Amino acid sequence: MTSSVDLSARIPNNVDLAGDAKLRRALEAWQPAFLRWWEERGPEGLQRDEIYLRTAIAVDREGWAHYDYVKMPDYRWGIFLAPPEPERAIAFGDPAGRPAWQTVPGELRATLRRLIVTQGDTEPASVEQQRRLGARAPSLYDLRNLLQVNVEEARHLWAMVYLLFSHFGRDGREEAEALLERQSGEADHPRILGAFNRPIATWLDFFCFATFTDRDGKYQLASLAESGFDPLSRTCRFMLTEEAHHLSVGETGIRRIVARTAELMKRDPNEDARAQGGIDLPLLQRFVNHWFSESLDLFGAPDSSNAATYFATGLKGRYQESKPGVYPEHALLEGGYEVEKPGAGGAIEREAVPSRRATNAMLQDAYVRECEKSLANWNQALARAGIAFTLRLPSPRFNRKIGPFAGLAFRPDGTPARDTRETASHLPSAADGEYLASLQDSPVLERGQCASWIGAPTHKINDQPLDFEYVRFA
Ligand code: BYC
Ligand code: FE
Ligand code: FE
Repeated sequence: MTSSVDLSARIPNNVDLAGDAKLRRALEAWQPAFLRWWEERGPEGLQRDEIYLRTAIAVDREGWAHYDYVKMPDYRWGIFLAPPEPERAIAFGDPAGRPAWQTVPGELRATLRRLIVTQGDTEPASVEQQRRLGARAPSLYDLRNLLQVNVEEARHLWAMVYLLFSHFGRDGREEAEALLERQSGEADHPRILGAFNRPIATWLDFFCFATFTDRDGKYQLASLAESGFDPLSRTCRFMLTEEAHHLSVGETGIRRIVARTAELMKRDPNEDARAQGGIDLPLLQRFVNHWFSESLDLFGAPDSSNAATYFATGLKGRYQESKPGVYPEHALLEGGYEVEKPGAGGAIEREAVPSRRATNAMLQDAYVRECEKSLANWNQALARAGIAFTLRLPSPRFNRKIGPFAGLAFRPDGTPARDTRETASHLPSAADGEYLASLQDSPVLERGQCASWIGAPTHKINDQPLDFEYVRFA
């Protein structure tokens, strides 16, 4: 196995598909269904245009980001695994210290398949959720970033489908087909996890999703990258290299909105951003409330027997489990981890959950700490502009559908709300959506131009000038 990628193959790969005729044929048989899915449920109205995209041509540092114009249906979706770590040992749980598995241990088959399917399901879901945003793009630059994220999420689907085909036989094939059949937001065939059925109707939704939901992706992938099942670990490690860009699209997108809003507020006698055609900060806060709480639900319950099983069996570790110096030990057989639960009369109780059962909570807490950094970045832009407003992450009790606070009414500050109507007042309203849609009623597609509700881009793509022709329309 090398790090070089066979690009001439119908399915580009570094897993020697050419040497495994059966697997190659199975994947080639799935490919037309994938392409049909992409044409029907991928980015709307942009399939004939040439997009300035990065494609992996090798998995090493130089090779994985190669930029060129490509029509999206011709994108080199493929199968790329991070290079193998020689003599890799399982880092945690009961099998700690044993050699990582190259094949699926029989007794873990069903559990592992479910983890892979759950992960795989989110990838096409996000493409479906975002398919109409092109018609509202604030700039060519942003349009290109959106489409980059979309093709990479579609490649993440390939990453999981490869595992299903190569390790799960007929069940795997059926699951791979089902991944193209479930559909985001469809009542009868919804995607598996909640956040992936919510509409991403506006660019504010998209930037919040890329900040908060893609960051859940980062943490889930990082914990699966610790897996004792080596092919899963290696495919997740490569996916993580792509994820960093998605997070940066989200965080810089919101930062640009915040900077623009601050500018408009300064211009207005009443510091009213909306009067100047911008996005006001309370509206932005409601979108943060929505996407952060939806994303917390993706971590599962803080006390979870499933999570304990994943850890005990070596399938899913903690964040950076194998990084030296992060954790004192890797068995988690002792001690507990404090989580909150609701007590009588709106009181909050703290309870120590046995460590292995609390790994969802540990991952979620690490995630929240990282989200705080995005908020600090946005607030810095406000402070620099002299605006006295602080954006905040809502309390993890707010607006939950999973875990001990599911269905209870809490305010974003963590105090009990009167009822769920009060909770709803802190979430995006229909009027918020209509206002954003009115700002984004047509795309801004002239080179170097940008919609008036968002600041100019601040980060270059492959060192190109900001007025670069990121999309060449057919
Ligand atoms: N919605 O023990 P529990 C990404 C179910 S994002 C619906 O609390 P567990 C991306 C659960 O299945 C990363 N159902 O949780 C981002 C269980 O059902 P059963 C996606 C839910 O099992 C942006 C029950 O409730 N990756 O990549 O530890 C763009 C109790 O479960 C939900 C993964 O999720 C929910 N939110 O599950 C593109 C990694 N939460 O057993 C892509 C794979 C829980 O009672 N999945 N349930 O029937 C996992 O690691 C785990 O399954 C979960 C937590 C993290 C989902
Ligand atoms: Fe992904
Ligand atoms: Fe992503």
